[in-house]
Order: sequence, then C-alpha cells, then structure tokens
Amino acid sequence: MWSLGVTLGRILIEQQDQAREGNGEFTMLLSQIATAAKIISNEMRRAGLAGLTGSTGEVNVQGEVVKKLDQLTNSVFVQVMEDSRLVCQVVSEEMEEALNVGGNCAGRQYSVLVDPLDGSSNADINGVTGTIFSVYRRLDPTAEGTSGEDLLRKGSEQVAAGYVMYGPSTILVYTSGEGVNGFTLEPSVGEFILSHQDIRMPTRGTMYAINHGNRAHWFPSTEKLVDHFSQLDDSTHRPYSQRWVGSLTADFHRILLEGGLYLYPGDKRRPCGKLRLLYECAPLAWVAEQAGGKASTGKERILDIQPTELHQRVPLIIGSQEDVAMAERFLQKEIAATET
Ligand code: AFP
Repeated sequence: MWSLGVTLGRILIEQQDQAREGNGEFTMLLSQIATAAKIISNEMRRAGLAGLTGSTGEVNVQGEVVKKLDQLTNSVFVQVMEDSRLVCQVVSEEMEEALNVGGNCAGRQYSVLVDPLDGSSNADINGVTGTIFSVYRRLDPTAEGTSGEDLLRKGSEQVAAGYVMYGPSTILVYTSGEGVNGFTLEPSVGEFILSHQDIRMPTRGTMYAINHGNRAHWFPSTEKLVDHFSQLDDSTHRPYSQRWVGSLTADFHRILLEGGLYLYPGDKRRPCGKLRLLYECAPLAWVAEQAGGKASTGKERILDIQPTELHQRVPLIIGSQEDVAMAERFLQKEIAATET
C-alpha cells in the first residue's frame, strides 16, 4: 500500500532541502509539469465522449497527421509553462519553432522541451499514450532575449527529465539526477503519490520492443539481431518475448520496470530512425541511465550527442545495460559498413 502522505510535492521539497537550493523555482517548475499532466490526464479520460478523438486534417512539422488531442495537449502544456513564469522557451513536437513564453526572459531560468502526446495514434483506440519532457537551465538566466544555444544542448546537461504515462492509471516518472522515482495519480485527491521509489532497471531482461512491420527496410544487422532474440538459448533466457505498444512511453515504462530493450534503429528508408532526440530520446535516456540502464544510437551514447536542429531524429536503442550492449555489438558492424 502506498501512503497518501508521500506526495510528489513532498518529495520535491525534500530534494530541494537536500540540495539547499534557495529559491524553490525548480520545485515549482516540476509541480507545474505535474499540473499539466493532471489536466492532460483528465482530457484523455473524457476524450472519447467529448469528441476529442480523430485528426484535425492538418499535418505537423514532422509530416505526421495532427490529432485533435495533439493540439489540445500541446496547448495545455504551453499554457501551463507560460503561467509558471519560470520558463523562457518551450520546444514541442507540435511546433515548428521554439515558442517564447517568457517575454524578454531576463530572470527566467529554464527551457522546457516536450512531446505533449507521445503515441498519439493510440488515442483513438483508448490505448496508452504519454507526455515526455526535458528541462534545461538557461546558459545565462539573466540574459534578455532567447537563444538557440539554450535549446541545442546535449542530454547530459538536462536538469530534469521524465514522462507521464496515461494508461489504466496515470503515472509520472522523473529524474533530476538523483535516481528515478515514479508517482501514481490518485484521482480522488488529485495528487501524484510515490508508488515506485528509486527504480532500478534489471541489468538484463527477456523482452524486446521493435516495429516488425519495418522489417523490409531494416539493415541486415538489425535482422540478425532480431533473429538472435528469437533463438533458443536457456543460458540467456532466449527466445525473448516481443512487445510493441506503439507508444514509446508505454514500451519504455515496461522495460524500465522489467528489463529488456526498445529499439527504433536507423534503416534503409530512414537512416536516422523515427524518434526525436531532444524531447523523446534524450529525456528517456537520462531516466534509463539514472535507473542503471543504457541508451545509445548503436554507435554513441544518446546523452553525448550535440544536437544540430530542434526536431532532429536519431536511432534509439534503450533499456537494460547488457541487452543494449549486446544490440550495439550487432549494429555497430552495420554502421561501420554504411560509413565507408
Ligand atoms: P506517434 O506519436 O506519431 O503515434 O508516434 C509514436 C512514436 O513516436 C513512439 O511513441 C512509438 O514507439 C513509435 O513512434 C511508433 O512507431 P511506428 O509508427 O513505427 O509503430
């Protein structure tokens, strides 16, 4: 049983006390992100009856069909960040350019990057979706005006990162560099309650997540890797089971708790894969590492990548230490071949 007394708010204050951070702005920002999550969670629950499912008829900057809930969740998140008065710029999957929500920004300490509705194709079938977020401290919080340098930062510079999963219950998981904790929303009191304390990812799992529908586009090394998962070998608990929710948040959450790996590798059609570095891969990579796991493109650590554009895509292999290391051994052969 979880104790209703151990709320996200209390944990944030304890962490603030331990860090002896003076002004509490970081605590307030994470509380605001939790507020956005509560509003979005509520909208997701009533979406089917409120006519919020389906698409708007538009196509976003990623060339993907925009769902009504993509727009709604983006508006909610942006509005809550604006109201926080702590954030200078918001970058979102749903917006081509970074949005200035902080006026001249002097005194605003943070920039926030977000995928407001990850797995949005699941929204129409009452499936699991998520919100993935990443927070950076501005390079110079006293500076007026916005700067691209504040946004194109390595994942290793994040000060907070996490996700909210809208499933049978709503769960918020985050790290600020002191391990990973998970909180379940108790709807009757509207509070996130500590439900997963100091999460540690198993060093090896027995599950893998990949979209097999892309097989015709895979490089041979990806095929060999997936064949390897299906082979019989008691000593490494193979064959692995395959899972694919269609929402990175949900597939990652399973792996975080039970081990294994998630892959969206580069392939012949999309050498950089599908997923976005700044608001999908980097935040989850930090959560994975903080829980003892690993995240890589197959060639390099996700958190070491210097971004060159806001909506940059990178291949992602994320999960248990040993499983990701094993996948890297297969994929690196391919990467070496394509680079020559
Ligand atoms: P959507 O948000 O457009 O549904 O994309 C979801 C996602 O970015 C990630 O959450 C999934 O793991 C992956 O794409 C699903 O990709 P496929 O379309 O190849 O199944």
